[in-house]
Amino acid sequence: MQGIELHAIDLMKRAGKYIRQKMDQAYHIEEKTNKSDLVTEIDQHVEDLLIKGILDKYPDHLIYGEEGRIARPETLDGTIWFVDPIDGTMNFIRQKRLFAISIAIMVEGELRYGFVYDVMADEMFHAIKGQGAYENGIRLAPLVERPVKEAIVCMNATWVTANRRIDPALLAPLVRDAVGTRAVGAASLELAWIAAGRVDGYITMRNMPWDYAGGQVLIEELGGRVGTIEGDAMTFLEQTSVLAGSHVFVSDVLTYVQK
Ligand code: 2AM
Ligand code: CA
Ligand code: CA
Ligand code: CA
Repeated sequence: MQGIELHAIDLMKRAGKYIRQKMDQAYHIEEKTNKSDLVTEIDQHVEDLLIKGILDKYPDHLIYGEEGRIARPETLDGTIWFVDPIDGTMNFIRQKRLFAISIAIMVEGELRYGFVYDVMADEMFHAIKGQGAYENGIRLAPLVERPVKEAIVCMNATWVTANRRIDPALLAPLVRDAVGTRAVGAASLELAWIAAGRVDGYITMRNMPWDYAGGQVLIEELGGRVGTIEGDAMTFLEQTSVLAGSHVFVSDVLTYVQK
């Protein structure tokens, strides 16, 4: 699989160019499960482009894509590409920035490659297991170990209001103690920004593997941790919570939520 990362980067940049060309024209928007869960025909077409680009070169690889344009794998056997054609669809539609293409490649259950491409900023983050993490080809430094009291934390305000997934009383003290909070609205970018040292952590109660797997490779290559809010490892086949950051940050957050 020599050069697979170059193929992925090339595909993602071409898909980014397509998005930039199409985004100012009229396109169809559909609600999936609720008013904040949207898909456009551009998300779907970009997923199709990526699937074709992957299978043309690697016909026996499997693809786990958000928009379900191809049958999804049911186990982690073989080589699997986790693909989110547009992560941050709401930002794409309303802000016309702060969305990304996110890809991870897993070989027999092991995450090997991660890619997050900020389409409008033209920032390509990539990591190869054991070979470092990079922003536009420049090697990123290991994460700075910061506890919550020194951290900028990415988190949607949803999780400190009444919700079905976590007691907001657990996260409110964390929000109070942190240096600051941010909500970017695109999970893969929040993870890439941890890798780039712009923020220190990310917490969500609801992500799918295509949201976090690309960013996970970046963060792990820089000495950080990505797992669930219960402190468990990812399983990659179902929706989970995500807690990401340096080891010090993640262990500190666990003391807030495991009460
Ligand atoms: P998406 O834009 O690809 O759907 C928004 O805070 C972040 O959470 C985005 O990365 C978004 O990805 C992701 N997300 C995951 N599940 C979601 C859901 N059910 N509704 C809205 N956003 C979701
Ligand atoms: Ca979506
Ligand atoms: Ca997503
Ligand atoms: Ca998406």
